[in-house]
Amino acid sequence: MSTAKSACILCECNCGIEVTLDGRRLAKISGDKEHPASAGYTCEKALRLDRYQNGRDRLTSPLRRRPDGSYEEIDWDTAITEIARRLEVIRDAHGGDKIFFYGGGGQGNHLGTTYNRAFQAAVGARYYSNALAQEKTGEMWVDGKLYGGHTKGDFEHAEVVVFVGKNPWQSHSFPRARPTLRQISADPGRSMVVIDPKRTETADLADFHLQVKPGTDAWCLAAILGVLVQEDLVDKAFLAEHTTGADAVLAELSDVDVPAFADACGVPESQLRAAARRIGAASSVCTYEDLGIQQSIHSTLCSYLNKLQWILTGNFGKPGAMYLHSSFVPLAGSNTSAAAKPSRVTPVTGARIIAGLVPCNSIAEEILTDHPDRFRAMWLDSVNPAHSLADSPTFRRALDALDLVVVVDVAFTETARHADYVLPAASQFEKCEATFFNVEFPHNAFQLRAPLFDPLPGTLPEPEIYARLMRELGTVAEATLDRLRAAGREDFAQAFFTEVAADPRLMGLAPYVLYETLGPELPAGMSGAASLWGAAHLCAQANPDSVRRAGFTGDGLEPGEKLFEAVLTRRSGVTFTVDEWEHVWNYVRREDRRFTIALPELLAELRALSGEHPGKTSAEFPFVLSAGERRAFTANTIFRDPRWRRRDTDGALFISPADADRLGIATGDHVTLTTARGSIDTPVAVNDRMQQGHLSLPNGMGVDYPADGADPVHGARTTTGVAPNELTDLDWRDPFAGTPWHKHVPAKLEPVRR
Ligand SMILES: Nc1nc2c(c(=O)[nH]1)N[C@H]1C(S)=C(S)[C@@H](COP(=O)(O)OP(=O)(O)OC[C@H]3O[C@@H](n4cnc5c(=O)[nH]c(N)nc54)[C@H](O)[C@@H]3O)O[C@H]1N2
Ligand SMILES: Nc1nc2c(c(=O)[nH]1)N[C@H]1C(S)=C(S)[C@@H](COP(=O)(O)OP(=O)(O)OC[C@H]3O[C@@H](n4cnc5c(=O)[nH]c(N)nc54)[C@H](O)[C@@H]3O)O[C@H]1N2
Ligand code: SF4
Ligand SMILES: [Mo]
Repeated sequence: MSTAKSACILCECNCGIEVTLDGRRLAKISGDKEHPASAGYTCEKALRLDRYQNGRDRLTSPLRRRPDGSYEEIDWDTAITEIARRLEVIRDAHGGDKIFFYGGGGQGNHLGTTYNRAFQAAVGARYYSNALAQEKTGEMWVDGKLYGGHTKGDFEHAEVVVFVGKNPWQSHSFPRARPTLRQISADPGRSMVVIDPKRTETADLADFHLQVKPGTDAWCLAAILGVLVQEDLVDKAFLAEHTTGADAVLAELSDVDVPAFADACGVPESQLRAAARRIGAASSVCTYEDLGIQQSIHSTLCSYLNKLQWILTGNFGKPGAMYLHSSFVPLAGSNTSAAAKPSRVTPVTGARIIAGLVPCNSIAEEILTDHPDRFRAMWLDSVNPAHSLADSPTFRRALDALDLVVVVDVAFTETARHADYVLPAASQFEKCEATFFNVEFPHNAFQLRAPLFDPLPGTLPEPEIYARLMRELGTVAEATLDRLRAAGREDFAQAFFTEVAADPRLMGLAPYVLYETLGPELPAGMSGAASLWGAAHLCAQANPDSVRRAGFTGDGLEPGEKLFEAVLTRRSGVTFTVDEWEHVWNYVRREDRRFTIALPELLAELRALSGEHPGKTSAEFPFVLSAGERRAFTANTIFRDPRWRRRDTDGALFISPADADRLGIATGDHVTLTTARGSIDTPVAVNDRMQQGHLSLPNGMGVDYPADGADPVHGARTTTGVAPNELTDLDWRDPFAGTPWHKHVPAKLEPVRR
């Protein structure tokens, strides 16, 4: 047995782990104390990662669909050649922009994305998306308009923390979430505000739990802002010094009818005022918004109002407040580029593309049409949209309508079952991997994980899959690659930039070019890190002072080279930028470094709230279903083996005691749950955390798994729990960003009498 360092791949925290290996098993897992962000912390889920690594439905051969819908194993050469030819046919007949890319990196694996992007350039694709476009694009649009960057809070040091539709006790999302929440709760000098219709585990620790009625956050947040403005709790000096447009915002908020809005969201006015005053009086405040508002009514407006809480009170750029930060590699579709680039829309339905991402709910609509500009092919990597996107039945139909569907995954997923070709990837512990969720300040860190095992026989790491495809397509002339191979490590940078200057197309293909030329020079198993050489140089160029303060000094290309070397060798991660708080303004992507805070479209939506009825239930559908709640035993669809769950094994529907009484149902009974889209049978669990009229189903359930001893592709399978998107509708989305309203699905219930 041996030990090695790696990271957990189940959520964006990517806590550092130490693993004891027993053959090909992750035998024992504990937190890595040397990891810069997690410092030894993990939650209980990380301990079960072997269920991912050694899942029984791991793929071990490329698969090709036969006309009867069954799959046959084919060798890699056949798969690569056939796929390349079919892509060329589609490109030549309809244009490369009809090949749509979806995914490329989940919670743990973003390295492959760099090669996927090069492959997109190679086939001439123009449209892509991923899961961010069903949760974060509204927030990204707002961020782009306000300051052009991604913000995060210094939760460890904040005097007051505000969670809006966020349950970090279960979903984490910032380092060491549980110890941090406990500390805030135990400290009489600090306070926690939670806005959530459910009394979550986080709400139990809060000083102010504003238990809104589902879908009414816009009224709640507007009322908090109304109190801040009307009671003169805003930081006028900050607004004058650092923002543009404050007068328009303050004027709008001084008109908010606080008592009426408190009534609309169901929060006692006195409690709402007390929370607002606490926010207004604190020396530091940070906020975290998540799916509870991002996947509910008025989501883009709510993101804006949430941010105004800390902007109006001047809680930016100081310890315990909000910050902008550096990035090692900007996350695909980062909001900084959103601000810089002209707005684009989708080719068929004209939906707004934010941060480069096609809205997820629009994808099926862009396919299921006879419009000449419809997508003809779809490439899917590290995603399971046949399960994770709204309205699964329609999405499956869209997949089946395409000329070509290719899925790259480790497992035979719900989505893979609709592919023409399925390419088996090596797992995240069988290749070098990393994520670009590097969002800390003043010290920001990046971790490149080394492989713990060789790839499972028959599988390949994504960098090799994309390189083989681009070789087959003849994407870059061999002569060019040979010149770079001959340059050697010392002169590589010079040679590389000379080639790019001569042929600027190579910039978009750089990850592939680096893999082919620098890759073979890297230590065994690490050739996939080649694209990070370019990333390290770009990072050093974009943040010269911060990278130098992190210890990567020297002239010209030296800091980038040193940073790359450190990334290659330091197994617990590398602090790549070091800042002081005053440097935070350098990350404001505006010439004058000021926030632009009046957003006319959203101020108009705010103004209209007073005439609007909150909530979307009806006589037919009197309940609000939150379809996809994070619980102790959910992790998107990364674990497919249901045995990883110790409790809540079926993922029951939570219902309030009052509703259960009224319907005469008890924990363990089954109900028929019906929405405008569909109807399912589910067990219920009576849960006193739920408010009356609110129901919740967990996320990530309803995936299937091969029965004991059955063939993973053609054998019998069993499904556990309810797949939430059998119940959600494509049209049920934010009019602005197109993000789905999964947390607010009108529904009805009927007890199943057995
Ligand atoms: N255990 C676990 N952790 C995870 C994940 C996982 O699958 N499992 N997934 C990761 C991912 S991909 C993400 S995006 C994050 C998501 O993390 P969160 O957003 O925290 O997760 P959710 O539980 O989906 O939603 C948060 C809260 O929104 C509340 N809510 C529902 N309706 C409303 C409403 O109308 N208003 C308000 N204010 N709140 C409402 C719910 O009661 C819930 O407590 O979690 C990450 N962490
Ligand atoms: N109704 C409803 N729907 C939701 C949500 C909700 O709350 N409610 N939550 C949404 C949110 S926030 C998110 S982020 C999405 C997530 O949904 P998706 O983005 O579709 O992702 P995952 O379910 O995380 O699936 C990840 C896939 O990657 C595969 N994989 C794992 N490791 C590797 C690897 O190394 N290489 C490759 N190629 N593949 C790998 C896994 O087998 C799995 O199929 O779901 C969304 N869908
Ligand atoms: S907090 Fe997230 S990354 Fe950390 S151990 Fe838990 S699931 Fe893994
Ligand atoms: Mo997510």
